[in-house]
Amino acid sequence: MTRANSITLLGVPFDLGAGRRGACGGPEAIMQAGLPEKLQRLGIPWNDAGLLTWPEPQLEQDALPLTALKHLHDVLALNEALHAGVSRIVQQGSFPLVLGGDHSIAIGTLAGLASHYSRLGVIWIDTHSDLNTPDTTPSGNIHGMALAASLGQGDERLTRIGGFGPKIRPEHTVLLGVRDLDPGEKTCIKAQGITCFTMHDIDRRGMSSVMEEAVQVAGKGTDGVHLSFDIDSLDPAEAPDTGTPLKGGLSYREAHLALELLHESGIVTSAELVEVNPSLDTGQKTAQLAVELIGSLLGEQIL
Ligand code: HAR
Ligand code: MN
Ligand code: MN
Ligand code: MN
Repeated sequence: MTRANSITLLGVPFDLGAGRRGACGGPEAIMQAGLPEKLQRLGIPWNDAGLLTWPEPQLEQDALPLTALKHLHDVLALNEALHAGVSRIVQQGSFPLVLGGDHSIAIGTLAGLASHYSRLGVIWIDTHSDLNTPDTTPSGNIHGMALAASLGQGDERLTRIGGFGPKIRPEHTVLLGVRDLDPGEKTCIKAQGITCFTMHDIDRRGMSSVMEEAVQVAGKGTDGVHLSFDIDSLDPAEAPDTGTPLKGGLSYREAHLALELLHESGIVTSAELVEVNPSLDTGQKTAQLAVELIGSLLGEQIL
């Protein structure tokens, strides 16, 4: 964790960017699964900014039939507030650790970060690329558009959260763990030249080699690096409690190794962990996994 003097946790209890409800319970589930105790044991100075609040969007706007942008006005209201919340944490010299919530919250997180970092690198670990736009989305769910919006693609209300955009550039953006892309997303990755390490690449090269290159791409010529970690990147055997599970994901050790290597690189200046959905839970398995993974990101070692 470069530069920051402490970590600040910010919970974002929001799930209207996803097709399934329930990710709004993510922050509380992760705290209850032992994140405070984990941070305590690691001896890291930390603050709890609590759960983000945001104003209700106006009813008149919600009445619009927005099938390609479901719950747009809720997503906008949430992300404006999150932009301010994350920006304040960076302002205070602390490392923002945002707990989602569905992945649409990355729009606000990245807006808050980009107010301070003019050349922000992003490592996006996810089954999906979240590169859809209103023109390419098969679902209308905005969590599938969060990376596109941050790159300046799609509806202007989403691309200009915080009053500016784009937030990040394709040459500093790395996707990792990908195994489900829509046709428009494939076109976008190729056209924009986004670095994309699929599960196939990880199978062939191993996590260590792939992460080394990811760190180079996101770290070169940037003034900060954000980790956006979607828990659905893990195999459903490890992370069953998430809205869009898909077989063939990262193993428990691959995910830990990725985060251990990120810690070792020292380039990460902020992080978010999203898509834990405890309403689907049979126990605390996925929230516990989230706590363990955060431990690796923050420097927990075996020996
Ligand atoms: N690509 C699909 C869509 O746009 C599914 C993406 C949603 N799932 C996520 N995002 N959890 O990472 O609807
Ligand atoms: Mn995602
Ligand atoms: Mn700002
Ligand atoms: Mn995903």
